[in-house]
Amino acid sequence: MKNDRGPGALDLGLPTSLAAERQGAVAILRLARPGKRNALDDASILGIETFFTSLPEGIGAVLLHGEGEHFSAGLDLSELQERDVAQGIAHSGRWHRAFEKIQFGKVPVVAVLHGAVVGGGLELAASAHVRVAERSTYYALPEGSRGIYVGGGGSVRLPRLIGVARMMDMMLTGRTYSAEEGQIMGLSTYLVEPGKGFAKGLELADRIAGNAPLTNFGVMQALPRIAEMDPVSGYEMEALMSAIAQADPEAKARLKEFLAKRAPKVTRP
Ligand code: 1HE
Repeated sequence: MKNDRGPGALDLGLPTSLAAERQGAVAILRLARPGKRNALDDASILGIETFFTSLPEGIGAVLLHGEGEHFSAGLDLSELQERDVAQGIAHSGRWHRAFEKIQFGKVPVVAVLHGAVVGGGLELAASAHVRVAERSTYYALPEGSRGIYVGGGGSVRLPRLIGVARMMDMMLTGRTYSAEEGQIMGLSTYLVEPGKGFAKGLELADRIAGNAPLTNFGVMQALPRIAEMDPVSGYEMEALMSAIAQADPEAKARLKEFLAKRAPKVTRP
């Protein structure tokens, strides 16, 4: 899984559990603690926040992936033992803050999933904008069996992806979903063969980075909010976002290219 394409390392002062590199307009963040199955400790969560708030100029998309056999085993359970209630609330708040920087950050994020995507690992994946799953992927919320509860925004993001009933089932029964089931349910929108996720994710991230920035802004910032609005407000917000995007010189230039028959056509799948 290690990215060996030789992009420049990004020096953002991240903990050793994370590695950041740049390839053209794509910043690549790797969960790099395979010995612990990329379990997310406090340092990793703070590092994720640092990464997403320190992206250098010229980055148009992020690719997030994990090293080793699994994307992430979720919360580092070894850190849980000593916390009281107040510390638990603060801990969850740090996850919320970090993952908010992913969902509502500067640029869209493509997550490449493989192996275990469980607990907080699934919450992390749910914060991304596009998910590519290798066929080795499996999803679970083992919080129920550990006597704890999701704390990384899962209650908010996962029901919007798969529905409250499925999330309840996962938490109450410890049910595991396969990559194929996850694809049907909407946990991923791309399903690829083992070992092919990174290349597919990078291809998608490159494509996203080539979009007009205002379009990406509208998709990231306006769309999820419009989807939560009452329809009347939603139509109004959509009209505003649409007008802002189309008035941009970038849009004018792209439309001119299409009308001059120099832009690619939409292709069949
Ligand atoms: C860990 C963790 C972890 C592995 N925290 N150390 N998440 C879970 O309940 C999932 C717990 N993990 C597992 O079920 C399995 O480890 C896996 C299915 C992910 C992988 O299995 P496997 O056989 O490849 O690895 P392993 O032998 O179980 O683990 C390798 C090492 O990683 C081992 O440490 P070692 O020092 O003995 O080598 C494990 O202890 C360690 N490890 N997972 C700490 N999670 C914001 S709230 C979110 C709440 C949650 O995320 S709850 C879900 C927690």
